[in-house]
Amino acid sequence: MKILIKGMREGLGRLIVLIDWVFSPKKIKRSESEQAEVNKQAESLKLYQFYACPFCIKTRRTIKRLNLPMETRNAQAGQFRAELLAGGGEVKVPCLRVKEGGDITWMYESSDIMAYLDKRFG
Ligand SMILES: N[C@@H](CCC(=O)N[C@@H](CS)C(=O)NCC(=O)O)C(=O)O
Repeated sequence: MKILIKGMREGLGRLIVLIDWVFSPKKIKRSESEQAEVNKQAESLKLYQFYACPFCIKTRRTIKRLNLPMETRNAQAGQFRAELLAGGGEVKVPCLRVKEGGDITWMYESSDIMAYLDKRFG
């Protein structure tokens, strides 16, 4: 039963990925110098996520729309899952790792992440 529910969730997630791909958001346009600055700032941001999680897809849409070349890290297993747990305190995605100077912040909740990115880069 558990496997069936997991499979259905994964299938639904993949369907949402497909819909997201078909209706991809339009990227905002910036001047070359502005985009270069954004690209530089985006280097300090990493999104810990699952490929087919609806909350992650929603967050990735904001990242796409804001034209942020951000590294996404699959936290389903392995090193990135361990990093998320050790750094953020729980395996819940999406989670944005923000590095500012020597400080690292782990931001959970898709709506908070999207609001933060919109405020900073929108
Ligand atoms: N309210 C959260 C919900 C996030 C959430 O429920 N994420 C699920 C994946 S879709 C999760 O991380 N589950 C933990 C797990 O599957 O190990 C948000 O909007 O970010």
